[in-house]
Amino acid sequence: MLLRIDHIGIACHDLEATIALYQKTFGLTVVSREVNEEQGVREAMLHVADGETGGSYIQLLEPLGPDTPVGKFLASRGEGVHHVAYGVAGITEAMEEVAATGVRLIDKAPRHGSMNTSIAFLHPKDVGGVLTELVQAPERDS
Ligand code: MC0
Repeated sequence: MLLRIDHIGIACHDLEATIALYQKTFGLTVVSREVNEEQGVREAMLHVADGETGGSYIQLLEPLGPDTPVGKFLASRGEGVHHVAYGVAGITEAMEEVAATGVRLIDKAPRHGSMNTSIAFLHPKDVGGVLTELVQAPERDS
C-alpha cells in the first residue's frame, strides 16, 4: 500500500528561520509554500530526493494560531517531528484498507494537502504514537 516516505512534517515556531536552517545545513531547496487555513498552518516543502514513485520532502510547519493542531503540539511538546507522511497510489482505497484494520481515521474524506495532493491523517494513538498521513499525488483523481 505504501509507495514511499512522501514527507516528514516538522513543527516550528518560525518558518523563515527554520527554512534558513535547512538550507544552510543541508542545502535543501524550497519547492512550495502555502497557507492552509483548514489545517491551521503556514508551510514550506523542501525537496530531498526523487524516487521511482515520486519525490520526498521535508515539510516545515508553522501554526496559524495556538488553537490549531501544530499550535497545540508546539505548546505541549515543543519543536520537532510532527508527523510522517506516506505516498499511496489511491487515497480512498488506502483509507479503506487502513480503516479495515481498526486504526482510526481522523479524516473521513480526503482533504487538500501541500502541492495539490489529497491527504488523510490516521490517529497517532493507533499508530504507536506517530501522527501518520497518507498522501496521493495530484495526477490521479480518487
Ligand atoms: C497530538 N498528539 C500527538 C500529536 N498531536 N501524538 C503524536 N504526534 C502528534 N503530532 C497526542 C497528544 O500528545 C495527546 O496525547 C493526544 O494526541 C491528544 O492531543 P491534543 O493535543 O489534545 O489534541 P487533539 O486530540 O485535539 O488533536 C490531536 C490530533 C490533531 C492528532 C487528532 O492534532 C489532528 O487532527 N491532527 C491532524 C491534522 C494536522 O495535524 N494538521 C497539521 C498538519 P496524550 O497522551 O497527552 O493524550 S497539516 C499538513 O501536514 C498538510 C498541510 C500536508 O501535509 O499537506
